[in-house]
Amino acid sequence: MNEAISVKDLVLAEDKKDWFVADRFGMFIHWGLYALGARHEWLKNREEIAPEDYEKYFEHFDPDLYDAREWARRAKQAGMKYAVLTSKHHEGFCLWDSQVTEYKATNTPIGRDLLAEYVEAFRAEGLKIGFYYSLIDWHHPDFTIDVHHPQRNHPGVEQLNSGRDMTRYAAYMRDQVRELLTNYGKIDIIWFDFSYPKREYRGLPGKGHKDWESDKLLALVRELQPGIMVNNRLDLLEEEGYLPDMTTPEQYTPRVAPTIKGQEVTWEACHTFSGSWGYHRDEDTWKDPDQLIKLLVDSVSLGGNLLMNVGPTGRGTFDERANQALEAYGEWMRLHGRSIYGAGVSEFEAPRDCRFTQRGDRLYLHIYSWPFRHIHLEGMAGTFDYAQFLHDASEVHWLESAEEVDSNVGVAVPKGTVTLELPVKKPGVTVP
Ligand code: FHN
Repeated sequence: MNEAISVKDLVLAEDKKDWFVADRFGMFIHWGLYALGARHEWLKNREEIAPEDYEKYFEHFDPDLYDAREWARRAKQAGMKYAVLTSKHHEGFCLWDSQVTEYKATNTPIGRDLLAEYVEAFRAEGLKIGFYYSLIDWHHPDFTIDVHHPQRNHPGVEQLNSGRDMTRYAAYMRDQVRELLTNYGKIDIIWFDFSYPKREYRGLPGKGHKDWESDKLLALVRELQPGIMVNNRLDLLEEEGYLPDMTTPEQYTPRVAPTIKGQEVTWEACHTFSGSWGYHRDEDTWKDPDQLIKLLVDSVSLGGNLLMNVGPTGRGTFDERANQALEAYGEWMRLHGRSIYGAGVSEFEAPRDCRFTQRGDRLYLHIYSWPFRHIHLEGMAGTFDYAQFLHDASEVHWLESAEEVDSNVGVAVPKGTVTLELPVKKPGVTVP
């Protein structure tokens, strides 16, 4: 059933949106041969590494310390409720025992289906399961050598490209997606990445649009896993009136909640702890705990999710920097999770340097620049008559104006982002 699908089949089912909104926080995991290069998942592109030179990573890929149960425990302890693992990134290497390629983990020294272990471990910890699958494939012989391809500047690129057939590659992708959505039980998210026909027309004569045959790919996904969420990186957006299950703003959180053709969509920001998605040994631009917490609060305050990325090492472990970041999330989520899970855009406008998240009659004021003297909730007098710090449920006193909270409190309050919980006094508002 690979004929084109009507727009009505693509509209988000409310049930999918509910769990996604309830979860709010997920773990992205970028893992592949590039972990051995340890200098970004695009290293093959950036350094224009020839296939024969990149083969060394395939020959040496042996993540002997890989323990998916440890990964799952750390994700759960961080407060994450779902995960998305790169089954195949742009390098074309597959973490699962695919029957349509030899370029897979089961043919490397590790000799195991690493994806199967991820599914079993994360499902056992109660996290929802997502697969990232790259539309780009710098290893496949039919994938056109285009503006992003590592061999784009090869002197014989014309010759290399002759005979390449994206139709065959699109069929290969469908075969692989069929394996992924057939052999591992119920999958909650498929995260395609990324099509670029609109921006660059792939720098090739007469190529570009519809190369990935995304309509056929999406029809297959809907046939195999009707309840799955699909992100917006297939080239099916404006032209077809496609309303994705979720939009995935890249590494930024928009200033206003995204809409498509006036319709509000479920969305997700994805970010990394550092500047690299894949393990990068020498990267030193790591976000501190307060920056990480603000990324999460920013997204939820605008009605979105945060998919925060970890890049495991070539031994199969999360490095110490990643573990420290996850532990910081875990400590904050232990005390503040109810201001995040199932929360979203507030009906009120937050003061400067603050964010509101709201869940039913619970309003959460996240104060980004604590401590400062007074928090003036202009025009909100009478909305609520009680305030407490969320981290310890200690009462915070209103000033007589009933619009100002006296932040003249002791040093016991943690520095960085501080959250107040404000029970909204509005009749009829109930916590979902
Ligand atoms: O090129 C990829 C990149 O390596 C990474 O996977 C990100 C994650 O959102 N997606 C693409 C860049 O947008």
